[in-house]
Amino acid sequence: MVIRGRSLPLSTYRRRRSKAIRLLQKAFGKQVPLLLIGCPEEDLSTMRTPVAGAPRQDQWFDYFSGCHEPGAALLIDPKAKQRDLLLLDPGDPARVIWEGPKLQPGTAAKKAFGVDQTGDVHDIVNHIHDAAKRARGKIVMLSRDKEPGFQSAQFDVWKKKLRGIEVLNGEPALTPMRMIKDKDEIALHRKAIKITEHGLKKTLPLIPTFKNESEIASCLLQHYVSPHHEPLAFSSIVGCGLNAATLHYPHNDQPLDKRKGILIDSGATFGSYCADVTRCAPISGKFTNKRYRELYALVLHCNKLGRKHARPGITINELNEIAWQPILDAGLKRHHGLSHHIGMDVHDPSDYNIPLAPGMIISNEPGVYLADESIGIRIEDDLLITKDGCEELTKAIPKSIKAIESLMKV
Ligand SMILES: [Mn+2]
Repeated sequence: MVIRGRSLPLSTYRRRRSKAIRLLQKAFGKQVPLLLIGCPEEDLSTMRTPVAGAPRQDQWFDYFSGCHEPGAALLIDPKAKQRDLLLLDPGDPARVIWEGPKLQPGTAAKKAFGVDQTGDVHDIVNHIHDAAKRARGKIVMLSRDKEPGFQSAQFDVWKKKLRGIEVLNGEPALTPMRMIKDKDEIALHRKAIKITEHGLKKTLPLIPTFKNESEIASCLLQHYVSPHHEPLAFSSIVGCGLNAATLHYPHNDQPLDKRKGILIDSGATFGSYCADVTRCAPISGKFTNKRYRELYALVLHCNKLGRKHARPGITINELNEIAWQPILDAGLKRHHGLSHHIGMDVHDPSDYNIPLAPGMIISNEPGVYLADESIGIRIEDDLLITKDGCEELTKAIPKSIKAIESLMKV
């Protein structure tokens, strides 16, 4: 049986579960069980936003279990004799010939994920009621205000379903632990970035020979997914000219105009961790258009300011004030934030009131978007906050005008 997921040592997942219980006890004044639901076989959220490669597990569930089996759940109950219960979907034996064997609850699964016990996910309601009984009728689930995801949808579903049980939201209490990455997590980030770097370095030189945005998107896909068959961090944004001025341009299907510029926002994943990188270039490979060149230099200047000031103690809001200033001084508009946290989720759970600290990984992505001039330029790097500043994890991916021109010279 192939075990999918579990990119970190089992002791890491166990330590995270223990820490979560301590943080929840602090937040709610007593020990409460934590319930996490994994993505089912057919996840509506990925069907709405198709992401090529293997299906992605829900990140909170993945964070605490490392388990990539579909239709699983995790119940961490500090008052139970055996605290960590992983519930798996054993599947229908008659479907094995169609879908292949599924990991069954039992000793092998228990060992694979380092939990105290396993069970059948069909018994989940009984397990939840037992756990709630031990905690005066309360359980904790996770729901995000900003960018709600799969756990947030499940929060609403189970809140309705579990009559007589009070479902508390533990997300604010657990978010700070997701914001600091340990050395193993940072190593996985570096690998995701390395794959992204390779893909961009292979793709950018081919752009002058391509005819359509789709060729760029599929070239990236090939290089991001094929080495490890891991999913993309998110659907790539590949927009030429006017399309580059649409922040979340989803189509990637228009002809390339040699006189215009391309914006590529994309990222590979490795071991469930995401890269998030944006690069822009003239389709021709040469910055001959004066206006495009000037705007590119302006955005690059802001990007460098962001990098210079990203350090422990500063908040993301303060960083915004500094790094967007040259764009505002040039009479242009700010359309989005400079930074978000990056982790298992490309927009990782975060609290912007918490100042930056060593171990955090954030994006640094100023941009200008001028639809009436058919220009969109964003330059996005991933920064690791260190003891006395930051390390630009994406520094090997060309971004100076000179470096882009020399990479694209054919
Ligand atoms: Mn980003």
